[in-house]
Amino acid sequence: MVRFTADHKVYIKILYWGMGGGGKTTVVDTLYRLTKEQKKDIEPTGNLTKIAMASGSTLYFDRGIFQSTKQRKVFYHVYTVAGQSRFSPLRKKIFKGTDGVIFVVDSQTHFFEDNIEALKELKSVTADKLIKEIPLILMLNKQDLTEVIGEEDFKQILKDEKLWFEPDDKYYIWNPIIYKTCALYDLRKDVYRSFSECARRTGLYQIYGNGKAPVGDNFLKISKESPDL
Ligand SMILES: Nc1nc2c(ncn2[C@@H]2O[C@H](COP(=O)(O)OP(=O)(O)O)[C@@H](O)[C@H]2O)c(=O)[nH]1
Ligand SMILES: [Mg+2]
Repeated sequence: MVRFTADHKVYIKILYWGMGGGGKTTVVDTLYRLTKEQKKDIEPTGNLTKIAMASGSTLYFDRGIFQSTKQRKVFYHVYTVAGQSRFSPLRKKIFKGTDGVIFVVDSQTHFFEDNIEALKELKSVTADKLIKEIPLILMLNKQDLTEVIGEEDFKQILKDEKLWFEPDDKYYIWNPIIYKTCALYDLRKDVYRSFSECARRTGLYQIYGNGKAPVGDNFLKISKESPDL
């Protein structure tokens, strides 16, 4: 839920979701480093909060706050969830108030089923609000490795899960964009872009859809001159 405060600040919550080990924490680390070192549309404010087990995997969640460099009143609260199945109740709590979701897929083919399980859980937690009320962006992560699934494979999963709309559907324009990514800093690919697109869509849902996916002819006219958030 986008929050507007008395001093006119705007807080937007973006959540990275996906199976344990898929790369969520690495994505946020890279996003942080990237936007700290280079001039981008967002910059980190403060440090990342990370609560990890000795193994390095996320224990509760990671959190970072980024500020829009174009619209200084806009802040993004960025969270990742702990992916292991035993943390399911915790994930539900962290999901509360989320405005946009970036689903991180571990593209290695042997994790195919684990990714589907994570997507199904996300669907149930969001009570079918994905895309219609909460923008969804996909990262097919670890594309630097061999034996990885491709865009078409995952599109089929989205279709099976009713998270993909056909061209004659009013939600068609909000179909998730599927980015083939690498989260490792040195090899990074589309880490910033996928965040940006999720942030942009979240802004559009808020401004033109009153918190829902803007649909219909009016929106198509307006969207051409939509602001960058
Ligand atoms: N090759 C490769 N490894 C990655 C990539 N993203 C993350 N990893 C590695 O995958 C492991 C798990 O990543 P982590 O960010 O902790 O996953 P999380 O559980 O989703 O937060 C770590 O060893 C990362 O370095 C990627 O794009 N390519
Ligand atoms: Mg993690």
